[in-house]
Amino acid sequence: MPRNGNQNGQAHKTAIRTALGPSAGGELAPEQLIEMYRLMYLSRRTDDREIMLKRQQKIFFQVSCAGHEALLVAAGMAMKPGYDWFFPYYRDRALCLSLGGTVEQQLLQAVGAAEDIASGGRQMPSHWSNPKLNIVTQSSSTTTQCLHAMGCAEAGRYFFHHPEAAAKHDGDYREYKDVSFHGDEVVYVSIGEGATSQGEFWESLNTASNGKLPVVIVVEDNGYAISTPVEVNTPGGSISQLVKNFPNFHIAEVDGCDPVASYHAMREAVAWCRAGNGPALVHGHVVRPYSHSLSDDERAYRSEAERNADALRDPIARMQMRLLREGILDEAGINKLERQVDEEVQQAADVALRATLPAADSVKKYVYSEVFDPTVQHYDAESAKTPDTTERTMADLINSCLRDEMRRDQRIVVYGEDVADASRDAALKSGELKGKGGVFKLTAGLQKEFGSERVFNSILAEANIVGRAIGMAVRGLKPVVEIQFFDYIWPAMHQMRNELALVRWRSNGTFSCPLVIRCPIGGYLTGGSIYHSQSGESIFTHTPGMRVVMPSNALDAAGLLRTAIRCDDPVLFLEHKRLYRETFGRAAYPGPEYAIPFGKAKTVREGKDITLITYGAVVPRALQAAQKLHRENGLEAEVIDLRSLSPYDWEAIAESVRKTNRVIVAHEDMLSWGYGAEIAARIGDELFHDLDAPVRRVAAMDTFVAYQPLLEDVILPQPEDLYLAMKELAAF
Ligand SMILES: Cc1ncc(C[n+]2csc(CCOP(=O)(O)OP(=O)(O)O)c2C)c(N)n1
Repeated sequence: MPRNGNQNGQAHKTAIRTALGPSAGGELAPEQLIEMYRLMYLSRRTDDREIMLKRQQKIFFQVSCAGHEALLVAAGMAMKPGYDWFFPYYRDRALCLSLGGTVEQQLLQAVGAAEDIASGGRQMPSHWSNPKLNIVTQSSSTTTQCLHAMGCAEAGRYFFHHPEAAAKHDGDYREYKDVSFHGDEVVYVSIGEGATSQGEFWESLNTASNGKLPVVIVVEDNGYAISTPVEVNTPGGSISQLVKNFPNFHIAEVDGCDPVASYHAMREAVAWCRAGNGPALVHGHVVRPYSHSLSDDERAYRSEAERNADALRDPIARMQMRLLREGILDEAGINKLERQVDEEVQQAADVALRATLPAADSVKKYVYSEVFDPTVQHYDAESAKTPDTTERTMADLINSCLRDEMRRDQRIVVYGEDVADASRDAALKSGELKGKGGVFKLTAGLQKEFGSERVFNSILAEANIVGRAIGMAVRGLKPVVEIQFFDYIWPAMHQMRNELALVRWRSNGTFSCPLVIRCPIGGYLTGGSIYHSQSGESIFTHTPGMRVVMPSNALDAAGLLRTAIRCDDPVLFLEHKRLYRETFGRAAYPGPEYAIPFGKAKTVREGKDITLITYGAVVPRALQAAQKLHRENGLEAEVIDLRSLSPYDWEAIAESVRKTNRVIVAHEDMLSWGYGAEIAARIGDELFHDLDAPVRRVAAMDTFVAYQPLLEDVILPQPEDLYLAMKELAAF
């Protein structure tokens, strides 16, 4: 999203507000202080109950909120559940209770019950998710949530600026994606001090600061990341000191064991964000009295003296003393409150232990969208055919498809490294600049037509691109982002595998993040070398939850991209850069409704003697080889272009193999553990009786692609390799 703050480059003056030590009750009424204590005690007793259940082997994991309760109850009280958005981490039990979540819900998750609203028994306890409260599903990966929070805030702002984009629309993902937003909403995200070492934390500060986003980042600093003390993870030992020079940030450092001080710190931070001033970071000093988790024993790495000093700061004991000292509750009042809490926890545990467990076949649900099937033809291309008959390249047709889809659907935003025409857009508007539009120019002209709020440059950080897109898509936007080269997709891998592909499944279908990642891939470039020629599609087809497609020609690219954009699942759209501007496979633009369903292969050459299954840039090479096989050997090869790699068209493969009884699977990626291994294994398994010869594979050598063209030629499969393999197999 474009920046709307700090555009003149002046750093906002940040002030570290130190509120360590006891603070006066301030504006909080006695009932609020009692409620704070009740929630803190409720959280602690729920942890204690879980620990007991774990020891009895009635639950299977435990990680506690103990010591963090004061800060988190304060955070919950300073924010609006179901209005603001929340990306907590595993210590945030007290936050969830403070927002209106229940102990029963939490214990249902601990036993892995079918009614567990967070995940239906898929996620460990303390991995919060509650759609009604806007608590977004979380993984166990530390730090990934920071980028989701940024995307979520960006989406809220976008919908506020473009309320018409929130409208439902029949016939695509929008039908199933409810959008709600508020102009002054705030996004909460929390993290341990150890996890702030991850790059994604710093990437999120970059985005929050640049975009002046209304995000409160709460760092729960208990001094340890499992056994690693704070000074190892944080140079100088204070994260708030390190962050204070980021422009537009409000920074607060507070005793997170003091709920009142924490409440004031949180209220100020939230007010800063709600007023549109930018993001805030609240650095709360908390304690960790129960070791990292039940699998850890901190006595192995923390001295007794240190643990005793922490015990004196325990927020539960301190708050209880305060209520007594200030005469807000007497001993009888404390006892009564604690009895009620204990009863509540007991009742919740009774319900959880009686709960129905998930049916074994429920695990298959929500890997993909259950409501929008991208393998069926949804659209009538003829109804909107354009009169264009000019033969165009794959690059042209991808650009045309993006343009038409953006015209149709205002929820689409396009960003990535260098995809904008020009970030400094004044000269673009005046016509002085032509604009760039991507290193391969696939997004050229989109910013000019749709503006800088819909088409913009990301920072140079691939995890940032995908992580933010996940946050946006959860809210209902449809990001169509670009990873500049497949070779550099790896920083985003963590977000893709542990987040993007999993949001729907792990939340038991209550959250989803359909979006498109466009990514140039592949070699045959003559000089592309190691870092501009990589393949590796099978790494992603091996990730359930993601769709992977890879067109070999212009028409398929337009049709598959349209399905990708309208689809309700995350899609990795692989564009072979060697094919972008080839003469092979050019086509006239088929119009704004032309779509090709996923999982449908195309027989690009009919034949009766041998089947060659392939995709991407090997398709034109396979056709060349097939022609030679016909010319020189009189044999007819059937060439199947899979087009869609996950799902793939098993019926087309089986039909052809039953006809020819001989099959080769060919691809540009390396042979070993490559995409062909799965196809070949399945053919061997299910079509064994139809085969007259072994299943063969032709692929790249098990090495990266070298720079010298002679070496590249040897490494990547060539038409001659395909020809020889077919000739040999035909003679078997
Ligand atoms: C990306 C990633 N790496 C490693 C882990 C394993 N792990 C789980 S919690 C944790 C320590 C986190 O410490 P901190 O951020 O300080 O939070 P705390 O648990 O102390 O609240 C580690 C290393 C993980 N979950 N995710």
